[in-house]
Amino acid sequence: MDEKKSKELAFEEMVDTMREEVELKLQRMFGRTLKTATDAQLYKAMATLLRDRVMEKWAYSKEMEYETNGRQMYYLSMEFLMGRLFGNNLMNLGLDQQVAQVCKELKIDLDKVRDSEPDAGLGNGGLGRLAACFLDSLATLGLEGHGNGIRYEYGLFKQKIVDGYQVEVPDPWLEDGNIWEIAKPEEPEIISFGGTIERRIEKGKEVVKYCDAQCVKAIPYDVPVVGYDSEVVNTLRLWSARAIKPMDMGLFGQGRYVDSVAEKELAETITKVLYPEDNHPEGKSLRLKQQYFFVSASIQSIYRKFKKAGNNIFDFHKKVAIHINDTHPALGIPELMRILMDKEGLDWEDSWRITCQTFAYTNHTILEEALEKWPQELFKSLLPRIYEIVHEINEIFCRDLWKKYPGEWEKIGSMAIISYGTVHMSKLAIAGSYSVNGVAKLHTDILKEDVFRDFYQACPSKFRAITNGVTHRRFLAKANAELADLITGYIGEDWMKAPQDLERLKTYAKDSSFQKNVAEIRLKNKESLAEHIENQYGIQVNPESIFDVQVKRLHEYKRQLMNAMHIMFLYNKILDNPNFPMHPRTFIFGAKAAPGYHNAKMIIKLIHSLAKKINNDPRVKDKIKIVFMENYRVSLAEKIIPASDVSEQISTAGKEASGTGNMKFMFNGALTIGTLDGANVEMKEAVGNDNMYIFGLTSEEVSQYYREGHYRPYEIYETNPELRLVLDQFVNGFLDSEHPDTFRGLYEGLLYGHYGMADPYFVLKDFEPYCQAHTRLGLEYKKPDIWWEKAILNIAAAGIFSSDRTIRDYNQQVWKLPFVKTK
Ligand code: 26W
Repeated sequence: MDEKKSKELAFEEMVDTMREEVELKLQRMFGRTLKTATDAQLYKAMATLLRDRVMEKWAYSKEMEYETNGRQMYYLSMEFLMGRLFGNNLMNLGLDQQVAQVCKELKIDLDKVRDSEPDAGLGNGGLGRLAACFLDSLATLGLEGHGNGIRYEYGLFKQKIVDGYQVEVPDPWLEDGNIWEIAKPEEPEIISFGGTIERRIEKGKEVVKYCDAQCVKAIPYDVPVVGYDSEVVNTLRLWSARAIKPMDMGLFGQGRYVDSVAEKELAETITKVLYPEDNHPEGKSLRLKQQYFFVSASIQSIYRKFKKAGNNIFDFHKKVAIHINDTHPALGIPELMRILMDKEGLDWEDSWRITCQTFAYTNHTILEEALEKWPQELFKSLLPRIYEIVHEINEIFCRDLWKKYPGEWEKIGSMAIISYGTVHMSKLAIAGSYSVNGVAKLHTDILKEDVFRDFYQACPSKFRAITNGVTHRRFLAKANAELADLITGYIGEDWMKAPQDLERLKTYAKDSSFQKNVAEIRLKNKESLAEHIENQYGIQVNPESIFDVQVKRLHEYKRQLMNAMHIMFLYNKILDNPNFPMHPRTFIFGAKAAPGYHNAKMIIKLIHSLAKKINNDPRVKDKIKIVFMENYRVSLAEKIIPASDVSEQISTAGKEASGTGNMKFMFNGALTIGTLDGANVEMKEAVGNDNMYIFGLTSEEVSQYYREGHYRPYEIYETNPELRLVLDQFVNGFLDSEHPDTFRGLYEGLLYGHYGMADPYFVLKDFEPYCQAHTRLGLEYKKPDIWWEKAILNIAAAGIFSSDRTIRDYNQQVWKLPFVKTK
């Protein structure tokens, strides 16, 4: 029998088996048949079947891990924005086509089944999604890299729009159970908060005792992480807080029922909810508790596993790499010190040496307000032993600096971990790590030259640039299966594991039939998004229009406001000249604002006011439509991105550390309009200036303005009449005649500034070049052969933005894990 034939037979066998399994599972789990089962029951039955297959692989992978006892990496992150797992696991196990066939035969609507899975929204934005992409690539490449985080009972809030305003609703994603997690209540760790520290001499050695500490139990929930076509199944371990005592029977006996469970409630609030602030930490004690809770649990369990394997403690760093995703898990550094000294009995020098060879730190932001700091007193009272250790680290660190820079008080003060009553987490992270990296070249340059300049000068070899990436399997192969099949038809399937192979598409960039196919697939994706939009919002959009998309967290530096102002500019043009030449455009937004971020919320309101006005104005003749997609999240990104023509990446230069949405669009062949910020710079290098629409200030120009303080937005307002009209429309009742002052705050912020400088993100300065770039783009869209050539060249150049490349870079430069030999 030839190979093809035997493959076909295997396929059919699998389909037969699965078909039976689905029916049986439905009966056994729910007492239902195909005719009577709900979509949710079908999802659970099918996901459970899939999980059984995952579990089998997981068991082997764990055994292999145990036997090889090689170096492993633990990725500590407060956020893992996993999205949905069913479709991804299907694809990674190579079962997607079989299951599609089963569904066809059984008349099951697979899309509905998929939509029954709630998103695991355990993250805010880029940082959390990056962690999820990394897990996919680690398992696919055959590297033992595991995630450790928090099992939030409520993920990021759900966004509802009421009268144009964002309203936050809780996301109880676990309410209906989670097929993908395995609870391990038998493997708890105990975490201590507060109390005092006492020292005693026992058997001639000093022993540290914790008195009156409040203890909480950490229960691990393990989620298998399946790689694509890989034997390695890693573990995402999420910790959940439990009280040590479920209730106080003494109080219960006295009839104090509420008091009897108060302690339990308090303990369990630790993992109740994900803080929805992105890039803006609030110094809340609960957040510090969350950080220590998951970091301490993770490190204790890593240490436990290490000991169980019979390793020598002096080899700890040879077996374990711990990566901290931003400073949020930086308490891992003093926590490991605590374990090495207080549990293992090592001295300070040995403990510090081991710790510094274990930890590596990635920085994700240079925004001053996002660099985490804690009030010293809060830190000290919540984590007394950890405080002692950080204090000592700081003393020794500053003493060493003193030797290096004698007399340079200011410099040393600026690098101190504890200063002016504040504990600086980024400084702790740098001092205790062997590697510090930025997430794009430009971002790393800014870290070296500006934010961490002194650290860089003191220790240049610690610093490196590792540009972010995204898993092209989820965001291209899974989200845009037809395009993926087309690509495979032309260049074979190797690009799934070797994304650089996409380069081979270059040859077909001018090929008219390839172009035609790409365009047809795009149109189909746009039609299905248009249908979704009509069902959801009752807005009719034209699939032939340009889908111009900005989806990401709402932040002033990301400049959704500038995008909205450009729409107002176009609208004014049409009102002025009904024959204004422009190809119809559909502007799509998706963005959540942090609940306490007033300006961000007002920008959402502004987009809605604008949509209401423009979408219903017959004079526009459907040349402009605005759609705000509610509750932007991973699963929605997977619907929107494959249907996008234009990707808006328009942050103020120097502010977006990398961006990863930009890469997801690129893989799907959207053209980017963007500034020279974050990874856009490298995208431009890869695809060429002609294949992107770059505009605006450079990061040097931006920092020069900040330094010299001579930016005068009001002058631009006075000299550019079109911009002036747009700004006046913020406050003259044009957007909302009943409430003309709704947007006065935004208007004044741009022209006068509230407390600080006016227009700190240079919206006015970049407005005109932005509009011009849009004009260029609009003209080129009308020339399909040029447009699609550019689109294909973007896909062809996207390979380096796969997280597979990123993970290889991390491994080569930082972790140095062995590749697991499989099969
Ligand atoms: C509340 C504290 C806080 C502070 C910072 C929460 C979250 C953050 C993150 C650093 C915000 C974040 O997601 N940063 C993004 O990280 C991505 C992955 O590296 C980058 O691509 C984005 O440019 C960066 O904004």
